[in-house]
Amino acid sequence: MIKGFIFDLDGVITDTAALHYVAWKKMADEMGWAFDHDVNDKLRGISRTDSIKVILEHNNTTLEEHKLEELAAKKNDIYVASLETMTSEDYLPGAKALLTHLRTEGFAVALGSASKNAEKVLKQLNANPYFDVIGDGHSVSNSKPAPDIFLFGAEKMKLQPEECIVFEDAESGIDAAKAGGFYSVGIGPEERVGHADLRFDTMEQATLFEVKAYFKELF
Ligand code: G16
Ligand code: MG
Repeated sequence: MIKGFIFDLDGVITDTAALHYVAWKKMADEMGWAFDHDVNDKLRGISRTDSIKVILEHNNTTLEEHKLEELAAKKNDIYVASLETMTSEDYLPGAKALLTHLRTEGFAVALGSASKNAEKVLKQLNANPYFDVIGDGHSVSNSKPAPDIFLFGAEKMKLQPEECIVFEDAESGIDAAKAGGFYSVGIGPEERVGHADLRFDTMEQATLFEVKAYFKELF
């Protein structure tokens, strides 16, 4: 029986991918590296340092560890500054309605984000009241596609993985949900999250009514 939901943050609750893009692009331009929206899409759900490694690989280059950390910090400064512009108006369409509905129906709700800035994003959105448990980039050491962040959320909610549905926009996030034995809902195109149990193009389509209709024997 489904008793809880675990939400990814970036790309599910709010569209920070656009802000991450601007910050990475600025850093890449300064370094003379190629960076575009396709590469940015590959960074969904993966950690900051792993993201730099993907950008380096795309440019067929390498960097010493200390330089890598320096660049990650620089990108983060740009990204964090840009979060100041985020307000409670910046939920992805449908996200706030779904979170409200889950509260009304009494489901347990956890955040399962790879971001170390999740607290800041939740604060800007005024979203803390929707979550019983916050799992973020500080909660576990193995990042997605490892299932650890979702297992952390389930454990804190005192639920088994098979009692939870994970919402994710990243390929690595759906991989993580499956690896942990969770049911999954993918938000985005077939080629990115088509391996989820259920997929919607946007959060606006992902109503509790639709989710219950699909997983009906689990409710
Ligand atoms: C998010 C983003 C990723 C980002 C990661 C780490 O994960 O999707 O692009 O690299 O967080 O973010 P930060 O640099 O803020 O620690 P999620 O899991 O919320 O989609
Ligand atoms: Mg995401």
